Amino acid sequence: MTRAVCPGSYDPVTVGHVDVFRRGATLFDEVVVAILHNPAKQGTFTVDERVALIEAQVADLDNVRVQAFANRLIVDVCTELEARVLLKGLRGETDFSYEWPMALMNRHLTGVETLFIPGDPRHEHVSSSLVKEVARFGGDVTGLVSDEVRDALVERLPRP
Ligand code: COD
Repeated sequence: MTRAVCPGSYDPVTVGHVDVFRRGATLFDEVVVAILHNPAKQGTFTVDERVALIEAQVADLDNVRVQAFANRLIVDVCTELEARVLLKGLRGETDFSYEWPMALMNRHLTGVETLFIPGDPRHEHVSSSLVKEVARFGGDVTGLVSDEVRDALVERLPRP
């Protein structure tokens, strides 16, 4: 069985992320969406909330599952799951600069390989951080995230 891990903080999941999960599901026997902590980011949603928001969007895919991992290196998660591949979406040069050293570090640590899939250009401007910023100041994020995520953002984010 070929299993790929899609790691991220997914705070919250966007249409760009879901596109990568769905395309990954056509390429691998199983895709595990792994929610991990990014020390550079402060959480808006709890890990359990993130799991539920993602699960709702991949419920129709039998070979995609969602799991959260606390205080773990992604390479150790891959070893535990017996996954040899990390699958990541790339939105362009900025993502590339950020992802490249992580891919090399992860391969250095355990030999796990990172495969990059080009993000759909329609979602190139979509990131969790920008979506939160737009929502926080009252902008409409419909179409950038699911309606469920949009409603959760409106409820969760304090209006300045
Ligand atoms: N289109 C396509 N892909 C996208 C889009 C989009 N619109 N938006 C985001 N993506 C991709 C990102 O490029 C990324 O690959 C993935 O989706 C997840 O994005 P985020 O923003 O939710 O996740 P990040 O970047 O915060 O995740 C960082 C990790 C949590 C993966 C990283 O910090 C990590 O591995 N942490 C665990 C500890 C560890 O092992 N650290 C050492 C790493 S070398």
